[in-house]
Order: sequence, then C-alpha cells, then structure tokens
Amino acid sequence: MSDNEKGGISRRGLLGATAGGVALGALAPRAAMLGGGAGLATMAGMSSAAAAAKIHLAPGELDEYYGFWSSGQTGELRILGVPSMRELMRVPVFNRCSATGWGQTNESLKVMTENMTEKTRKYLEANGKKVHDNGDLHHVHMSFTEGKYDGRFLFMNDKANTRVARVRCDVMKTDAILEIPNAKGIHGLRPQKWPRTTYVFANGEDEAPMVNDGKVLDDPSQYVNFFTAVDADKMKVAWQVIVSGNLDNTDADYEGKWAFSTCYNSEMGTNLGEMMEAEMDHVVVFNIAEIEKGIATGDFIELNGVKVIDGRKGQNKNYTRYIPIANNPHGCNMAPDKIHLCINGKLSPTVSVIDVRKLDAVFYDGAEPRSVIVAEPQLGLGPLHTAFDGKGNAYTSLFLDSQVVKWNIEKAIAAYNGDEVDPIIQKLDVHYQPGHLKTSMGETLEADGKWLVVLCKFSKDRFLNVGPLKPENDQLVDISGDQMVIVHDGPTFAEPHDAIAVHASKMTNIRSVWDRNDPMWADARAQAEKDGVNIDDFVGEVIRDGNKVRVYLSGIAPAYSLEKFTVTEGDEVTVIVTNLDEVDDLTHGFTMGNHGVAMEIGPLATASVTFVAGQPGVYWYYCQWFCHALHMEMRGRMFVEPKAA
Ligand code: CUK
Ligand code: CUA
Ligand code: CA
Repeated sequence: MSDNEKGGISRRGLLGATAGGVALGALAPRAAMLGGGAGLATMAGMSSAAAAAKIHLAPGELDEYYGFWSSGQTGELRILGVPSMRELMRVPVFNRCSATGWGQTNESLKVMTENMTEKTRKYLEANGKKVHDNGDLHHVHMSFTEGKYDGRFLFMNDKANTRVARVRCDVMKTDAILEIPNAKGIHGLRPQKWPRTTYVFANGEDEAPMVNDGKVLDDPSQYVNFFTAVDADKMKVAWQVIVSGNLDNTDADYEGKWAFSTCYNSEMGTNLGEMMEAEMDHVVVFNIAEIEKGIATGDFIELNGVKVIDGRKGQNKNYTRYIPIANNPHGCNMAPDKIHLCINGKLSPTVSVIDVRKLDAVFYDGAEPRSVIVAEPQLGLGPLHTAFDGKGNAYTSLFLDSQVVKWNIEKAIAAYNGDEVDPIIQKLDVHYQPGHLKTSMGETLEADGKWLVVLCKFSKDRFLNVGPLKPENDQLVDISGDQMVIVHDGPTFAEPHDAIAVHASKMTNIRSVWDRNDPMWADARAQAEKDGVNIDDFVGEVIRDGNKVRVYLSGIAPAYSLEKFTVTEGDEVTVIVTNLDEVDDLTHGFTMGNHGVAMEIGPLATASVTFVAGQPGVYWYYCQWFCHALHMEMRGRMFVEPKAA
C-alpha cells in the first residue's frame, strides 16, 4: 500500500496534498480521468458465485428491500427491488409523464402549482405555461420516527427549479411540491431523524442577492445563501437561516439537536478558480433549539413571507458554527452509531470525522471549532460520499480513483491519535467514477450491513454501446462478508445521484387500491356534488356551464359509462373519470385522440383533465391501460360541433 493510501498521516501533510496533486487531478479532462478506471475493468470478474446467487430471485419471488432511487435530471422518483435491482415503478414528481398524465391532470397541476412563488407564477403565465416540466432530483429520503424509517413519506429536492417534494408512501404519488422562496438551487436534502421528521432540511446551493429583483446583479459581495427548514407535515417553509458561503450536502443527527451542511464555496467565488482559492472551506452546524428560540423571540427578518435568521459568520450568536474543512468538501453523512459525522473531502483525499458530542463545547464553551474532529483518514482521490454498515465500518466512494474504500471508524480515530494502525480494510474497483453510495438501511439506526449500492457516473464499456449518450451504472455490492463483492451492474438513465434501500417490513402503509375518500381528487368531488353527480356510482353525465363542459365518466372493464358525448369547438372540456373496479392492479386510462391528452386512473381512483375541444369532427377516446380481454373495445367518441357562425 502506498503512503497515499495509509491512514494516520499528519494533518499538515494531508492539507498540503489537497492544494497540489489532488486538485490537479480533479481538474483533468474527463477522458484523462476515465483512463485510470479502464485498465481495472477486468478486476470485476471477482464476483463469487455464492454472492451472485443471492441476487437471483426465482420468478415470483419478491425482493427484501424497496430501493428508492432519485433520477437526477429526469425529475422522477424510481422504485427498484433490492437485491434483484429490477425497476418496479416510476413515480413522476417534477417531470411531465406521458403514461400517467402527471403535469397535465387537474390533480397533479394542483400539487405542482399550489405552493409556487408569485415570481414563478408570473414568469410561467407570461410564457403561456402552467408549470415547469423539468426537475433535477438528486436526493430522496424517507421520513423518520426515532431514527428509523416510518414508511409514511419520501422527500426529495429539485435543484433546477428550487423545490422540495413529498411522495405519499401509501399510494406512491406526489402530494406536495413546495417552491422554496429566497434560496436558489435546492441541493442537499435530509429529513430530521429524531424524535421524528418535523423538519426537512434543504440546502440552497447558488448564491444570489438577498432580494433578487434585478437591482443587484454582478456584485457577489451582496450575495447570500439560505438554509431552509421545511415543515414536513404542512409542507410549508418553517424558517430559513442566512449563511456565509454556499451549501452543498446536508444531514441531521440522531438527537434532534443539529443539522449539518457542507460548503465548497466559502470564498463566494463565481468561477472555478475563485471557488478553489481558500485552503479551507467549512461545514456549517445549525443549532435547531437556538434557531427555534430566535424565531420565537423575534430575532428574524421577514423575507417573502419567510422568517429568516441571520446565521452568518461573525454574528456571535448560537445559531450556527463554522468548522473548517479542507477545501471543497462534498458529502455529509451521519453514522448510525449516533456519534460520528463524516465529511467527504472531494479535493482533499480525506474524510473528516466529527464527534457530535463535542459540538456543545464549540457553541457554549468557546472550544476551537476543529476540536470536534476526531479522525481524518486519508482514503484516496476524490472522496464524495460515505455509507455505513452498522458494525463500525464506513464505505467511501472515490470518484477519481473509481473505487469504494471500506474503512473502520474506530481505527481511523486511533490512527489520528497517533497509533500505528491502518483504518483501511479494502479498496474495491467500481465502474466507473462513483458518486453516492448507499448501504441497506444505512442512514438509520437499523443499518444492517447487507448491501451496498454504488451509483457510478460513467458506464463506458460495461454495456452494449447505445451511442454517445451512455447510461449510468448502479452497481450492487455484497458487503455481508469481510470483503466487498460486486454482484450486479445496473444501467440507469439520466441520472440517479442518490438512493436508499428500505426493508420491505417498513412499508406497512402501502395500499393496492385507492380509498374512495382520498383527498387527491377532493376538488373533483366537490365540483361533482355541485353538479349533482355522484362519482361513486356508475354515472355518465355531461354538464354544460357556458363554454365549459364537464363530462363525468365511470369505467368498469371493459367499458366507459358514455360511448359518446358532444361539445362545441373551442369549449373548455373537463373529463372526470372514476375507475369503479376494485380489483388489484386493474388500472384504466383515458386518452383523447389528437388532443395530447392522456391519464391514468388507478383502481377506485378519480382523475380529471381539462382541455380545449379542437377542430370540428369525430374524435375517439380510449383506455390506454390494458385492462381486459376487450380492452381495445373500451373506447368512445367525442363529437366536436362547429361554432355557430
Ligand atoms: S450530489 Cu450527486 S454525487 Cu447532488 Cu448528492 Cu454527490
Ligand atoms: Cu380499461 Cu383498458
Ligand atoms: Ca472552496
């Protein structure tokens, strides 16, 4: 093992290394970075037959874990089975979905627009749009009760349009999307772990003027960043904190006392050179109780309807502390031992381990901020994220080395204290350039050390060539033994950053058919009541209301309640469809031909869509979800009459 790979070197030594060789490596062109990994591809043949057998599920066998995957710039949530890595479902969140009508149905448009800022609403209106139909979803995390997954909600970020979304785990549909005011580019996101998820913490990555109305433009000295606590139950902003520097990744502790965010741009630079200038950036520690006290006692300003605390450096208050970390750190991962927080070096080959029990002294006894660091093992080039097995070991992705390094936290602490021990247990080649990595249940008190998913940014030669745009490669690693073993290569499309694996026993709320009283279609139900239509019955009604027409359809396989209805060219037509089949897995659809309209209606659900009736003529509508032997026959006609001259 080279010196470079050994733990226990001096702090001065590794900080020196940061500024030199590592930084150069990070800046090398992509082709050069990939060169390192390519020669190692043959090493993948290590998978043992025994480990591989574990992931083979016979037809009909179920997976042990639900994997919840982000999809990056695709903007959706994905559900995979672990360990089979079979994709089970896609849940549209920020994206427009052709199959389900997400982004087009009235129910989804309500979710997407009801917590939008006025600024965005005006922008969209001026451009003839209702919603943004893209998102950049990096981080998906489940709600917690006492440090364990509670199977209620999933929360996720949209870096592209500064939003936070919530998905209901009972029906796996998005039920709230909140655009965060003031902040720009929501990146890191984590739910509070203890005592329960009261807050979802969300990092603003991009600096901008505090009041971003065009009066200040190219004057970075007036830029700020915001840390946001979202009320997880109401999906409204609870409070924000103005910070020094920007914010990248975040995590929360297991006591409900702290939240942490990494910062790679303490320089507040606006170009690459400036963002790498300082020798040290930092991790910000947020003191939740002090911030709540500050809000309660009025020590805030109100900005766009949000209570904002000033937590910048030099405030001399107990809202925040800034702990220096070698330049440009990235991942922020709390270990399930409740004690150790790992800050991943990125430009530095190190992970800085913080003992959260030492934070009180920094806040209240004037202890030096770096006194909380209890280990700083040198692991390899480009550490991005760390995961845990609940047995005292940590797994860190090395982007530049295309490796995962398994190391022991206690040994790293001993090495930091001068003992002659090497904390590194194994380095595993992965394919290639890993970002996030996640262990089964690893971000909870029930970390079980069975599986590790490594989300590689490049797949290069691992799959058949599909052209210049290649899939990512989500590799599954068996970590149940002493040595890590790769057991599966999983191609994924643009581009998962993060994933969690939740044991199936946690998903106690999940349903197979909808409850007729679900709030998702409350608006449609209220309108139906006004129209004197009972949408729980098999009804076919056409209600005319000026140039608005409401068509109530029921579906029982293989027929709709109306085989035809008539409207006038230019009418605003709302079709409200209820699926009255109570059978598991019996989904209907509604597609209106040549109108760009299609939606899903799950068993016992109601869904509605509004469109303008097109040019005069006969248009067929049909069910696009194969529901019955006579599914093709589940169709009807819309007659569009010419407008009276
Ligand atoms: S970030 Cu993508 S690899 Cu958005 Cu969690 Cu680290
Ligand atoms: Cu209903 Cu196909
Ligand atoms: Ca920096």
